[in-house]
Amino acid sequence: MSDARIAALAQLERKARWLSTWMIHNANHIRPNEDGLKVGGHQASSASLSTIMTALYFSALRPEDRVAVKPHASPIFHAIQYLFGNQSREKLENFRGYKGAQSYPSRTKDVDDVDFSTGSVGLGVAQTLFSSLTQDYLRAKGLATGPGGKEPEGKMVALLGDAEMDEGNIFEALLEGWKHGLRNTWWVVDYNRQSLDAVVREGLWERFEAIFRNFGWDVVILKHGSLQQAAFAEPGGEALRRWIDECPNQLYSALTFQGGAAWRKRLMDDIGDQGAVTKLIEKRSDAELAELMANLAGHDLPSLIEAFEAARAHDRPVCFIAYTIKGYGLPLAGHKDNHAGLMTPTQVEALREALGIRAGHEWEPYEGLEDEASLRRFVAAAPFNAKGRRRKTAPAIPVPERLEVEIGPEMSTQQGFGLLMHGIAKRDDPFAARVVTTSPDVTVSTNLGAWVNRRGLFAREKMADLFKAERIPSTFTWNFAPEGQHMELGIAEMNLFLMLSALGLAHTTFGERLLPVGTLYDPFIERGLDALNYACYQDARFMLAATPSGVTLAPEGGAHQSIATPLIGMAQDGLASFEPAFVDELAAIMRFGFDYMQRDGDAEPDETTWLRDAVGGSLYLRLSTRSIEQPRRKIDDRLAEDIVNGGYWMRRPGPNAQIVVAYTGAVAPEAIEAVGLMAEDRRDIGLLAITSADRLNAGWSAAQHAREHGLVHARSHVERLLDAVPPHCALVTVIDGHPATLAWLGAVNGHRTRALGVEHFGQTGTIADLYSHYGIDAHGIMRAAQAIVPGRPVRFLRGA
Ligand SMILES: Cc1ncc(C[n+]2csc(CCOP(=O)(O)OP(=O)(O)O)c2C)c(N)n1
Ligand SMILES: [Mg+2]
Repeated sequence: MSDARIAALAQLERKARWLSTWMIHNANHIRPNEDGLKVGGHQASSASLSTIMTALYFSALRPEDRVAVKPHASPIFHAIQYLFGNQSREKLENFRGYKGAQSYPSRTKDVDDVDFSTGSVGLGVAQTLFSSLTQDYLRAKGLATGPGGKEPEGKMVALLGDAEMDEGNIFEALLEGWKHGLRNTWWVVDYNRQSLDAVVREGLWERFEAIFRNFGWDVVILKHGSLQQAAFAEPGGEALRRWIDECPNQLYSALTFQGGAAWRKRLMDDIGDQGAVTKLIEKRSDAELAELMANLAGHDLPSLIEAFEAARAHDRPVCFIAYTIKGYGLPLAGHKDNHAGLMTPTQVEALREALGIRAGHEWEPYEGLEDEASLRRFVAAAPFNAKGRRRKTAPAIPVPERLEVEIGPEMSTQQGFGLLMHGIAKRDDPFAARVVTTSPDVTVSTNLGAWVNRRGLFAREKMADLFKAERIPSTFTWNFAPEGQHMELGIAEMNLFLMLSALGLAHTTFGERLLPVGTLYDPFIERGLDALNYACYQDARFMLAATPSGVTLAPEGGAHQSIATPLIGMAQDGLASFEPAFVDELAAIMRFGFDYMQRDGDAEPDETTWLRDAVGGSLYLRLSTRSIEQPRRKIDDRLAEDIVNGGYWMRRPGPNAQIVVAYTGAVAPEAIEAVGLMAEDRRDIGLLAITSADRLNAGWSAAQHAREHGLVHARSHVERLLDAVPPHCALVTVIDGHPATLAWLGAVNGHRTRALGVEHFGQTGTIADLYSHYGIDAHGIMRAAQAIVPGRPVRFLRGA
């Protein structure tokens, strides 16, 4: 790269660092602070990546590349986007404020071309790996190849802190990447040897190197910058190199913080008697010495550019371990407490003056820089941004009017799910072609087998099922091929959610729509919960089928029984959760789901349900392996709508009703039985089927909110349903899950309510044993009804 280009980059680097420093300073010291809370921002962490990000964004990256930026480097990211013209000064001035530039880069909340959100460290890193697998998946099918089929494959780039490498999900992802022949992925480790609390252990880079090489990655260690390399070539240079290589992390940080005079003293004390090196040290001023010692390769533009260019030439995954200085170029440099440290106003003033920035001109992009016109041209020509924002979209894929399924007299929702997926597998249309399934080693046990038999597993290279080839009978064909539509994962649930996150963003990352469906055992949602939350946070779109669930998986035992998941489903933003009891309900929900996943409208609530359905989102289906009697009925549009909106009357209560039983999911037979038995003694009893406590609750909240804001006629679905319940009537709710899921129903119209469910870790046993143990069997329901609205003493309650 020419000296002129390096000089231009060096100016931009200083400018980006300044803007990020100033943005944080402004938020903390200049902008009025009403609530007195520390605003924060990470000046030192941002500075640590300033050179790397300058080299990438202004030179090495291409528009097809996608980047996950270390969360606490958000300010420097926004500063670079501001220089590109993609970010407004107003939002920078409002950094960390209401509707300002976000604390951590956010795909959904920021306006400046964020590819992947970050925040919970480690997740953005792994997201790039799964995005690369997604790119391979699409390319193998001839998709996402750009105009004229000529767009090169993009690099999926993560910029990560060295302490981020402590997150276990990174290693889980590495293993998965290796299995799938990962390509085109760059992880750039900001190796400043500092975390939040402390200086990291010595020699960590050697562990990293070994790990990555083991998984088939190239490892590029960027340690000494070009100034240091030139110094090593001088007489005595070898002694200096040895000293640097042996210097403990803590000491290097401390000396960096102290500056040139401290470096000189220490170097002279340690190696000053070793001949030529004395001269090497002495011929430099304090400032030059400090510059030399800070010239680690992570702050050396020529070294970085060369390394990135070399890696562009092949498709192997690369881990760059780039030595950096936390707080580089700032007075915070190297101090072990600098993570959340803020420069003082005096320090900021001094930096401003040193950079030739006039007071009052702090935000101006080119203030204090030389040759503004040619710099502007340089920025405009940066390949990454030359065509403007790179975010893509893809049209929605039409979803069939109805998903076909043959319903037997007795079935489980899990079985129904398998059959529905099989039905999709048999279709020959764009809809079926865009469905992609994935599962963490529970493909067969969650009933995806028939789908996989027809559609095959994905791999970039064909691999036949050897059992088939050897003619050994097996129910499942395990053929891998580029046209396969199932991504088989290892057991790690974090990986499932990150895979879904990547597949579920294919329309915006790669401009091609995928309809991802993931399966796992319901209790293990908690194992991957942060990744699930992350996927929702960045608005990835997918359908999750979690099965089996609750204590209904009875003999599998307490370790596998899920109690909290219905509440997770309700509370998780971006995820509409459903728990159907019957397969015809599931069919209606899945049909809706495939459409809902693709919506992208505004967030105004719908005026009948008060749900924000136009925006769309992901889905969570809590399913069961319990085979139950299926209703013989035809679901018309009206009923389908009620099912999707969250509930319908199985048996509408009459005007004299004293009891309504509201149930969700696999306990339907118990609710039906209890109502049947109680109907012998009580008149007008009602039975309410709740298919989505989540959506009923969300609609109710929104309708109340609307009324509070003057829309007096706003009514949600649950309010309309409960209009049928007379005021004196009581509710008994029942779910195989935490009772709070449905307990709120009583608050809608002020009905007395007894909420039944499971509150304690499971026992093992038969379904009958466990339902009786937790009081969610028919007798439990009747006991609850009897206690809340005493009726005539009933035969079967005697002795209970
Ligand atoms: C999952 C998670 N745990 C904890 C944090 C809080 N946190 C933010 S940054 C950080 C330390 C980061 O150190 P490193 O990755 O080395 O970054 P750098 O030195 O570049 O600032 C911690 C603990 C977080 N954001 N996410
Ligand atoms: Mg660090």
